[in-house]
Amino acid sequence: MKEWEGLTTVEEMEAATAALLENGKKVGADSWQQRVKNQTPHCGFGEAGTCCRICSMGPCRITPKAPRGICGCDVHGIVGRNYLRFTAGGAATHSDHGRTICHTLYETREGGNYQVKDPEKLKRIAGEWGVETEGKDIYDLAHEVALMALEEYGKPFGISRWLSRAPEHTRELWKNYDVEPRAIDREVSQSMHMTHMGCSSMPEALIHQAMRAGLCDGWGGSMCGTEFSDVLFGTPKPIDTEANLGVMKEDHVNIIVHGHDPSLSEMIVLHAQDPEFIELAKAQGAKGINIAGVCCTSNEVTMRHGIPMAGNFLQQENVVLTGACEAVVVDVQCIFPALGPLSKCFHTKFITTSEIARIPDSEFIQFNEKTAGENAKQIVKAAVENFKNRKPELVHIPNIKHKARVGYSLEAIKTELDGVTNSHVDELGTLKPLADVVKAGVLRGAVAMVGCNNPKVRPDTAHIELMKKLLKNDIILIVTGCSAQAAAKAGLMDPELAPKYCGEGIQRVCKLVGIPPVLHMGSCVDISRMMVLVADLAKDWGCNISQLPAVGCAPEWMSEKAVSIGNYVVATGIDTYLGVDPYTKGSSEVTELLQGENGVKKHLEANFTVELDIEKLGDRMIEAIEQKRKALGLNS
Ligand code: MSK
Repeated sequence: MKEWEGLTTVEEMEAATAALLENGKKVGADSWQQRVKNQTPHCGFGEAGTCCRICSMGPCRITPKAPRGICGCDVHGIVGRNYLRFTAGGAATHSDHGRTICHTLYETREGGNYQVKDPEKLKRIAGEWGVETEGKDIYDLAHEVALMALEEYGKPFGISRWLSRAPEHTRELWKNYDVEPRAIDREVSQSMHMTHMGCSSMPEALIHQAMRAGLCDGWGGSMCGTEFSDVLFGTPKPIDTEANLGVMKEDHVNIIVHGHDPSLSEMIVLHAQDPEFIELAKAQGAKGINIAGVCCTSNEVTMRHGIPMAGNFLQQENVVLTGACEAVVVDVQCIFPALGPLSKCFHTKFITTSEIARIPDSEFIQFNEKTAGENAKQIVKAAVENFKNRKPELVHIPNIKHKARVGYSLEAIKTELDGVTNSHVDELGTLKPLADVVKAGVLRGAVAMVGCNNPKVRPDTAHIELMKKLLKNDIILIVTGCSAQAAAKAGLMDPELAPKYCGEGIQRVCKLVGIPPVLHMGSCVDISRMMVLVADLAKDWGCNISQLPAVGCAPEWMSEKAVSIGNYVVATGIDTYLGVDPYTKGSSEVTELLQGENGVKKHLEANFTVELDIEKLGDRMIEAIEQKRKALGLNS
């Protein structure tokens, strides 16, 4: 059998994109591919992190002739400050998303727009937080826990409640290095304060705060986002779906949901099933309403409802270029402003819904937790009524899609393992069987692959090629975000197809447990699920997180959020491999702090590796996993 036969190749995806760009040319559409050309070459100072525009005396750019900015800050201070600001941007973004979810939880009521779909999870969290649950109305409990979660953002004293989930050893490391995150907003705010003109210029202090700000995201705001989304909308369970642009339907009204916050998309999914709108769609000449997603909003609704994934970050323009998209409905984050003018070239309605993401050339329908149902109905109606405006001569949907099994929350992974081994120890099961197969060498280890696309890397190639390489080496993958969508589009989440080409160990595990070799764990905020997974695995294994044969990887990352994520993954003890440079190469000191043996690694037992050559990046991860196995005395 030919290697990876039956999977969709990057070349096939590129051919589909090329055809869509031709479609766009007919109507004068711009594209990111063209804008990349216009923007290249990029500014060398920006890329090295050596440009400072924090005050208005500059901008100051560091060169051998001008080694200090006007205030006297050297290159290490400038690079360190830029890095911390990058982190703060990411931590703020994830955490504010989490805050919205907490507000939504506070709005739940019996028969209301939002209800508690996973009361057991709510009770478990309440138990963790010392809240009495006995005899309490579930909605009273939801409001009490939501208020406590909101207080996590601004409490004057104490550290994040979620840290109690980490193993003792990790918590000690955090305490000793003084990076236990306090109130979420405080860490973001302090990061901005530290980087203001005339404050910190010492790289050690800046990177130290970058770790703490990252932790306030992963073990704070993001964890609120993930956990309370599960309470509100249900904890994901394995479910079958499809991925890639071929999920759009020529004879249906196509509504694309894009962004990150499931509060809106859940409502759209619900109301798109209203008989009145289906009738309206039929009256317009369509056979029905088809919802598909882009980016992490897509991940949220695919994990819970099996809504198909049209594509990831760099495919967001493609959905409009099909000419068959009645509406792109966006909430927050990762939305190209380009969608405004692009939609105008077609009949597509570009609908923005959040005051956080106001974009020119869009129709703004403000979404609000209190009026969510009405807002969603208005949006669905507008999309359906737009079907008649389609121009049939511009419709081109690439015939390209794959089956995918998604929905692997931590609870789902434990349940699946439990079903096979019958080793039921508590209500959630255990990760011991997973630890056992890794100890036995059936699986060599795991890679948590996450993050975006970035035009600096041939889109999806790094994700897909690295995954194939790791799978052949019996290393299982746990994925989120646009990395997950890259895998799904390629076919790597098809439980029947993909395991055939993996190493023997993975083949056995996939067959036994009935899972694909690449497990979709959710959206960007759901990397917090991965943190709890490694914490629980270390506890079940009886070792420290940093000793587990597991690493993190973001081969095509692009956003500030990814930097914040990288920091909390490293700070949790997981070595993290990046395929795109984080604008730090201008400072040897910052590079040493993040990537060397004497920086954060000394305190937190993990660090970053930046390797732009994808083949080498894969080799280094395999080598690191084998080294960790050796250190644990496991078979070679
Ligand atoms: S959507 S942050 S491009 S993963 Fe979460 Fe994808 Fe990166 Fe956005």
